[in-house]
Formats: sequence, C-alpha cells, structure tokens
Amino acid sequence: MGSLDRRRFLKRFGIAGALGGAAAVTHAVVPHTHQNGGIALAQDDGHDATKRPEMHGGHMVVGEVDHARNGFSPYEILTDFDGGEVSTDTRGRTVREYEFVAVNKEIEVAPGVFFPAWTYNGRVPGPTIRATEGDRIRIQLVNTTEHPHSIHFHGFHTSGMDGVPGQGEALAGETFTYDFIAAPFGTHLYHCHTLPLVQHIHRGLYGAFIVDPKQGRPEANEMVMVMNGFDTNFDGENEIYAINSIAFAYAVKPIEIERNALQRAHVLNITEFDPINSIHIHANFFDLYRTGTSLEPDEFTDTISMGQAERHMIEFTYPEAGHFMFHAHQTEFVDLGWLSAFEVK
Ligand SMILES: [Cu+2]
Repeated sequence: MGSLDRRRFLKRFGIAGALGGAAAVTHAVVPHTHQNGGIALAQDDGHDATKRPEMHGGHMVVGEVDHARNGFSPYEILTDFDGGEVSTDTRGRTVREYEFVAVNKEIEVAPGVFFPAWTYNGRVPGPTIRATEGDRIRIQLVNTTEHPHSIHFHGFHTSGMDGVPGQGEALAGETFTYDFIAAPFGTHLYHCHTLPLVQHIHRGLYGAFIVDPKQGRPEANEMVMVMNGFDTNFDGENEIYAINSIAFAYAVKPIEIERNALQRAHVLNITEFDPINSIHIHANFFDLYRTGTSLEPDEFTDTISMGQAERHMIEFTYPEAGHFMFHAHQTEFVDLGWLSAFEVK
C-alpha cells in the first residue's frame, strides 16, 4: 500500500493533480476521444474542501461523471436488488434465473477519469443478486470477450459450480450455466475467479449476492455498498476509491434517507491492491451483523475494517434530520473518492 512513487505523486500534485494525472495516464494507456474535464477539488478558500462538500455548492470535483454514457448510475445500483426471472420447479422450489454477459467496457469512474473495465452486463459492480435461503439459482454466463471468465460465488455449491478454471469457467465466446441452492443466508459476494485473479477482479467482475433468511428481517430501507478501487494507470495501486465505483458520487449527491426509519446496508469490500478498506458513519453507531449470517447483531460500533471479500450487514437509524458523512477511515481513500453522505429528511 502506498509506494514511494505514489506518495511523491500525491505530494507533488495534490489531490487535483493526482486525479488529473491519473486521467492523463489513462489517456495514454487507452486512447479515446474524451478530453480530461479538468478535475480539481474546490479548495479556493483555503479550507479542506474534501471535508465539507456543501460549502462549495455541492461540488467535490469539477465536472460530472456521465452516468448515461456509463450505462449505469451509482444511485440506481444502491437499491436495484435483482430477484431474477422467477418460476417454480417441479419440487415447488422457487427458481431465479439470470443472464450475465461478460463484456469489456470503458467506464468513467471520476469526472474525466476513464477505466477499461471488464464487466458483467456492462456495469461495475455487476447486478445485485437477491434470493431467499433455499431458492434455486440458475445463472447463464455468456462470455463475449477474448479472455476466459467465470462467476465464483461465496456460499454453498458443488465443486463443478465453483467458478474456477476447469470447474465452471466460460472460455472466450462460450457460455456456462451455474445452478445451485442459495445458502447460507447472508451478505455474500461473487466475482470472476479466472487467473490472473488480480486482473479479473480488479477490472470489475464482481458484485453482491444477498441471501435472505426464510423468516425474513424487519422492514428497512436497504442499500448495497460495494467498496472498490481503480488502478487507472496500471501501476499496481489504486488512483480512485469509491463505493459502487464512482468517486464522490454520494458526496456530490447525498443519499436521502428518512429520519427514524431503519436503514440496512450490505457493505462489501472487493478493493484490490490494498489489504483493508473500512466504513465509518458520522454522529451515529450501527449494529454489525458479520457476513449477514445472524439474526442478532454481533457488535455495536461506528467503524469496521474489512479485508478483501469480507462483507457485513449494518443497521442504523438517524433520529434527527441533517447532513451526515460516511466514509472509509483510511484518509487517503477519502481524498481519492471514498467519501459519501446521508441527507436525513
Ligand atoms: Cu474474468
């Protein structure tokens, strides 16, 4: 984490330079027609602009990510739980069917900063699969790319469905169908497990796999937050950090939630290159359900650190209206995009 080179890079250019520099290098690696929109944090008054976005007309960065061009929006990804195409098999079991198309796509992860992603269905993270424990899941992976890919699910399945080379992999131009029973209940993860793993994960082939307990959970406003990073200049370190891919998205436009309403967030860490990521919410504490596999909370805290593939369910309620930040508690990640906020109404 944080080689001398990157530290020098940050020190020399400051954050604006770091983001702009990353964009410039990305342009060199992946030539395209977009002009760098002149990314810069608003910090003209000498204050630390990264700490109070609302002081600067809501701008964390100059310019805006073109979500329409990306073909996905972080505001939609936050809540678009996908139950698949539902039917019932001869045993009376609920069957949820999905089609995942592996497709290469350049995505904009901060204004003017582009990344040559490998995606499931053109989005990063991929679709949030949602099922109830005991449902049968069938996912056809269609690989349109020149590399082999797979979907490796965290959860129970047979060895042939493991989604690793030789056991459930779709070679270039081929398809593979995963078929298994959703269990155990919890907040899980899926990702490509083709080698080299660092490339196949970091490029964007991952997503959330939520399995609800049969007895259900209390009514809540639910969200999915996939903590990720992007090495835009391919030097083995991330230039951009975010939840759900777009730097500062929920700081520029905070997540609106209701006062006194139970909030439930499924938080996953898939960040490559850095050994841990973390989430901290302001002016509040949350109930922590580790891996979401329990009906009772394991801990009551305001900060949790997570290694790659660790994921937890957190629940909290804001009793008063206001603007409340939440972010990684690695300050470097905050400065490079992993800064968000709730607007409690
Ligand atoms: Cu892959």
